[in-house]
Amino acid sequence: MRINDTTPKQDGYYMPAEWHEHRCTYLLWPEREDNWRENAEPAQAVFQQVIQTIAKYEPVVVGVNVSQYAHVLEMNMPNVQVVELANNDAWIRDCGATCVINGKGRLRGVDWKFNAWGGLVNGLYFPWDQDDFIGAKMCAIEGIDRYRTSDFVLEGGSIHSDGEGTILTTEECLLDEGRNPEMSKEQIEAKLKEYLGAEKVLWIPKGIYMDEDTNGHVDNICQFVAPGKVVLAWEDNEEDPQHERSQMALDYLESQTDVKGRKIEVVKIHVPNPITITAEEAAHVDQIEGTFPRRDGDRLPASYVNYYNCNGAIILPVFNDEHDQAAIDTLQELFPDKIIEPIYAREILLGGGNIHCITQQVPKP
Ligand code: KQY
Repeated sequence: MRINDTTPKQDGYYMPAEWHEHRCTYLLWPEREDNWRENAEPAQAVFQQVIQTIAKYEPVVVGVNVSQYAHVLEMNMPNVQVVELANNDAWIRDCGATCVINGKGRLRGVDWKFNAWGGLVNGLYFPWDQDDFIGAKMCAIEGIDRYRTSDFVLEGGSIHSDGEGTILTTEECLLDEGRNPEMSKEQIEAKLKEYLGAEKVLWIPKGIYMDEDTNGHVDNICQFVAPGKVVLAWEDNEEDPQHERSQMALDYLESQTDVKGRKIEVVKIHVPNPITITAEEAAHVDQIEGTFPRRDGDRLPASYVNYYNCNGAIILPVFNDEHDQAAIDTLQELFPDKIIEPIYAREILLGGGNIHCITQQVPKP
């Protein structure tokens, strides 16, 4: 059922933190040839690995276009439900529903308006109509009521919640002219509070360097690990443009408190050394007018902070880089009861995001 007249906050619902126990995880299956190289086959192999890894810990639902349905069904993956879900691309963090709970055993979905990261201003592809239905379809499959924000564009990768009333986001993304250009920062903040059941929004200035696809989503630079505590993508080298971005985020976060008055504790996770697209990789992505090109030599927005926090495990992108081990160790220290599951994720990165961007949790209400 669609709820038109009220908001989650008015009804006593809020977005729990990602570490809140999950009922399941949703993913979409990649196949877009103007985003994924070589008919998306290398990306599909990594998506399959992500799906099967998460499925060791919780049920997984994979949404697949009809053209790939038989292929994915035949994989016969344990604890994985394959459903036909028409989509334009595979970023369910962004086009899927954000689930909210009321602490009394009830679950609902927020179905944000989706415009492919900027619509006709600076969006990544056209059309995006199938992606925009994903939130509604997720709610239908889950059998939950849905709030639709017809007048407000948002992607799930642009927000994090601590589950206690504080939200993290970036100015770079939410104030970009491709989302809600007619709204002021105060109006956007009010929407976040209403639809996420929150009281305070922390605005990090910028996302990861070269995260141009998403205009600097927060889920690539910073993530809550506990109320009052975050991990931040960090770069020591002052000559690297990432350093200034990370330093701005650090200065901002250390000057802030959360809604409960806690100072924000920041744990740094160094980013991998710069990763660029090779000529071979760029050559095997279809270049189509109107979609964002993949060019030889472009730097990719690589970050360990784009991990997924599921029941019992952290699904962590790694890059065969000298900083991989430090990221694994830091997260293991932060989550001593969870298994760290590193997955070599260059293929997902080549598509413009990473493991957090391709997953969407449904919390246990
Ligand atoms: O990182 C994300 N949340 C999505 C990236 C979309 C990239 C499309 N090429």
